[in-house]
Amino acid sequence: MAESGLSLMTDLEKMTFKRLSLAAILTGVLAFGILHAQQAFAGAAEGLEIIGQPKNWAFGFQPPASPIKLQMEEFHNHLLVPIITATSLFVLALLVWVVVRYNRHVNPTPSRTTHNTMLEVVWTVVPVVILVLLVVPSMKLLYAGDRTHEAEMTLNIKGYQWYWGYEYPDHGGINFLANLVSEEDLKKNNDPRPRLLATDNPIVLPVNTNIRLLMTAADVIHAFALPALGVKLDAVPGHTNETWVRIEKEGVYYGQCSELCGQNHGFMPIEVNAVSKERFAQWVHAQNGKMPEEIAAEKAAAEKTAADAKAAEAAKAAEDKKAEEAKAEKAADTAGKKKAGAK
Ligand SMILES: [Cu+2]
Repeated sequence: MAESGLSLMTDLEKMTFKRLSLAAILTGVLAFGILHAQQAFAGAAEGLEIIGQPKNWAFGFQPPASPIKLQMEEFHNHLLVPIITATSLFVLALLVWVVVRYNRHVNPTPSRTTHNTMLEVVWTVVPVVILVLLVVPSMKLLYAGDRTHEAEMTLNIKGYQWYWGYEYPDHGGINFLANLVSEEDLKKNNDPRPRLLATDNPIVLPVNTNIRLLMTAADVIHAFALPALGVKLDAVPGHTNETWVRIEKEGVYYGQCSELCGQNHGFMPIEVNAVSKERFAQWVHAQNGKMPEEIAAEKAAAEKTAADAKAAEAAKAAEDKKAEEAKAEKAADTAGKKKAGAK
């Protein structure tokens, strides 16, 4: 229909039509761009790129953004994948060999061999050697991700049915709860963030900082997992688990609760906004929190005031004592003079 309609147009009309269409498309693109720019993240996440998010038809890991995740990826790509590939190909080759060489037509009278000591030793020892080889790097990685000895700050994480609670003990105790933002609300507010991952209160963390993560739960076992940062640890009621993270790139990172914790297990996502240290300090102040240096300076100032007051008190006490002594001396003096006068 459209084609026959077009064929009825004159060349001039066609050109005008094309130009108009082009203009319409350009306006659309421009409007979309402006709208999109306006829809970009507000607040702490403004201008941040989404890095840690699953993508359609993606293959492999999310791009690593922490030293531990990088090591995990190297361990997987350079050690596990080659071993898995070699083992699979070897077994496949054996199967093909058996099917081709020992089928009923090629090998009508099969051998009656039941044991071969050498072969049995080999197929026991080789897998053991492979596992022993894997133990060393995997233990190294496990301990590297276990804890940091040079933590610059701490984030306390608490899992609830079905949301997360966060606390910044080194920053004046900033604390908040983070709930899922529903798909309807995202649509209603033209929020570009992904469904089932966006939260109402994202965690804000500084980049290039060793952050200690302490986690527990209020009700059942949850698990705090951020794929691009190489963090996945159970949050257990009545118990504190520790791990750490160092985010090397500014951006938004998403994660989810990774322990079946009940009806809304799939609806308690984790959203991290990793920002520069300066922006992090601004955010801390906006939350009525304080940076550790400020807390330390305040403490030092309070200690100095207390010490000054104590010194002033001591000086006054010494002065009072002196005055008292002078008074007593004077009294003794007068008494002495009186005595002398009486003589
Ligand atoms: Cu959970």
